[in-house]
Amino acid sequence: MSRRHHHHRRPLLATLAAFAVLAGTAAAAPAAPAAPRTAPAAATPLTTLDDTYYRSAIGKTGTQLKSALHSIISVQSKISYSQVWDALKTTDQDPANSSNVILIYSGRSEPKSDNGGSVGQWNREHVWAKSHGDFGTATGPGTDIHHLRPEDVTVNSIRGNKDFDNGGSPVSGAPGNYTDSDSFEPRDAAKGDVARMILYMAVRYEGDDAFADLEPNERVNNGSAPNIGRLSVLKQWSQEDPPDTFEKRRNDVIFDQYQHNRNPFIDHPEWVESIW
Ligand SMILES: [Ca+2]
Ligand SMILES: [Ca+2]
Ligand SMILES: [Ca+2]
Repeated sequence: MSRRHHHHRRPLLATLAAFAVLAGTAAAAPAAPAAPRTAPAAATPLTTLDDTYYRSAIGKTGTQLKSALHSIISVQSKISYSQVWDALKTTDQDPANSSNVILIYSGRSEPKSDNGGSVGQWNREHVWAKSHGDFGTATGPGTDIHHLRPEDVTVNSIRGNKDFDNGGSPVSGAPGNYTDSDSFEPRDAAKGDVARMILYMAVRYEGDDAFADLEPNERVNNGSAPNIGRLSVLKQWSQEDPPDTFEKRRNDVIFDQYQHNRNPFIDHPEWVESIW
């Protein structure tokens, strides 16, 4: 497919090395007073997270890693579906215009105040479609802002509850997105975000908290089954579109200000391949 030509991979080892240098510098300096949690402070370095938040997961692989991450990220605060509106206005704020949010599929910058259910407004897209496992909008997976994003009302309706896969016809109002009868392909810049949100949900929800055990699979047309496909395509998307500043900031804001849990695949994209 010639339209997808962003197959370069960010040199992960170089990124990790940069974090290590930063962490080493910080460790050698006298302890600074902790920044207030609400301040837009620099993100916690990855090596610090590995020594603290992810400590029980480090060194594990496969199902043991998934189990350790499930225990870690299940410790969280929860918000109501009505509180999701305001949370998204913070997590998805346009870096170039603090009055706006960025719509995940359309890529458009829209006034925060233009949220609602009418044509032309933005609403709350469940990237893990809420019918897949039938969790609705009760406080839980349906209000977990790690997979909720602002989207144009009409485009959100076009995505509906389709599984994710490559292919289809262009989506009106959302350049670079494609859809057919059984699947949806987001624009290139959203592909990795979508993959990491789906895989977060799979690790967070394991059927032990009154909600379904969510898992990715290789199918489309999953209907109301607690599954989203196609896993092989999501893994490819995660590789092609590594976490950028917007996605990492979003993870930090959710951790610092709302749910106090993290999406491990934004911090450690290589854990996708370790688990799946
Ligand atoms: Ca399809
Ligand atoms: Ca992205
Ligand atoms: Ca699961």
